[in-house]
Amino acid sequence: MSGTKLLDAIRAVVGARGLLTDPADTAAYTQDWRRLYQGRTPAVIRPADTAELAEVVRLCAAARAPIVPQGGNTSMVAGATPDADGSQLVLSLARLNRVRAIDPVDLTMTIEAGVTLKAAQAAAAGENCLLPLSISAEGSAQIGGVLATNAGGNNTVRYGNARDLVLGLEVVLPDGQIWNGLRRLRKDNTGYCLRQLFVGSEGTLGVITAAVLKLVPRPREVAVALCAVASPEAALALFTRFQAHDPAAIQAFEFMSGIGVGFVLKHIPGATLPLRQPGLPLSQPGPLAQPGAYYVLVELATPRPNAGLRAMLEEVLEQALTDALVLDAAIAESEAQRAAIWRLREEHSEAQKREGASVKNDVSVPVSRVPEFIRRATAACEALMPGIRAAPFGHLGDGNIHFNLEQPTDADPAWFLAQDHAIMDTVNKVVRALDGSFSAEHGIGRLKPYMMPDWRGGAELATMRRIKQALDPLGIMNPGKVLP
Ligand code: 2HG
Ligand code: ZN
Repeated sequence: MSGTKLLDAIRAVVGARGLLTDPADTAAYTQDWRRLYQGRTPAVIRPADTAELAEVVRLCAAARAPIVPQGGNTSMVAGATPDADGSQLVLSLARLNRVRAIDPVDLTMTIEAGVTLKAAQAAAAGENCLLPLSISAEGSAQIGGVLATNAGGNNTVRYGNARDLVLGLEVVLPDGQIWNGLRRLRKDNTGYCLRQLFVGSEGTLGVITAAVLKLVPRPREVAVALCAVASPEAALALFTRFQAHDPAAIQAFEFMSGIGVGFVLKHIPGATLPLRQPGLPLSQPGPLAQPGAYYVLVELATPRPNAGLRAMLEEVLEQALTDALVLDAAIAESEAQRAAIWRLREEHSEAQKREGASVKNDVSVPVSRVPEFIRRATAACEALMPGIRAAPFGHLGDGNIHFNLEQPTDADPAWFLAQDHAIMDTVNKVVRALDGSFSAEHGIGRLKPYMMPDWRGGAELATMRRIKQALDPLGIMNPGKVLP
């Protein structure tokens, strides 16, 4: 089938509204969030439901036309961007945006792939439940992409990654068949666990169109603090103290560097640091502190009302202040203050983007080795490129650090980005020495397939290739992603 004939056939399925071909309309779908890759596409297909989507995939399979599934287009590794060759069709999930059901007794939510994570959280909250998955991109990221990439985020320390929240899936397979696995059972040992195959497959094995997710009761008490600490070692020691106190209460334990917080204060209008200069008591008015060395954001939460979380937070922090483990701390007194503290953390990516070119390393090491990792990786990168600015932050409680490096202030951004492999390889050497992973939560996408043979070669990569071949023998699902 010629390209025009295929598009005509697709238009007959999805209607004119479901097919964008004008470059002005498709442009936003052809570039990744980081603006590292500029692709081309003949069309963006926007089916209205699973049946339409399955028919589109069937037509594409018959024509051997490559498909790039795309949700909110927030990938950090260009996992949803078509390549520059101009033949890959973008398949947008945005119109599959219904919450099909929420069951507060089963504590489940059946939801379509195009619902944004934020809308999904709001729907769960409406039923007095919490969808315990939170990422910086949640306003745009969609459930399908979140699952296809096995997103992690801020609550992994307590509830696990996206994969741990999935009870069932509906998937359109690469030949256009629909697999309805929307079961909401807590126990179901009936052969291979197919849903976990699609979670984290980054659209290379099929298209997730709906899911059953686990919910938990909505927290009734939440306590948040921002703490200034002198070192990554102090941050880890503080985490250990909270864990020893009550591991079940830790909802998030996030790490930031002073340089990263400085970028947020510089580039994000309205962002403020709620800490006084070290030594000044919180109650005493005085100049706000300049960004110090490192910060920790700790959030405690429980569904139990009046559980005394605030008192517990104070108790641990007061002791830590006495022991000079924490230099200064601010506890949120209101929802607005809580949001302001979280903003310092959640705007890191945006602020780093505005500061200039940056190379990201979404890596993990055993939690106990995070401080050593930060020190060694910083030294190695500074030796590689004088003036490079390490701004590590992330999910300390999971050992997942975004070891991001900002260009030297006077460097040409394009020159800096051209060094990305040398920089990433330098960081990865340290990651490997500490038994870590070169991709913790962002996946492989288009950015990291070249790393796969070195890290996952042999039987592991060979098995992945056989799975890909079995499910997608024509190789039309998100080509060029994940597998080298
Ligand atoms: C986060 O934790 C995201 O905010 C993005 O995973 C990290 O920008 C990044 O590198
Ligand atoms: Zn993250």
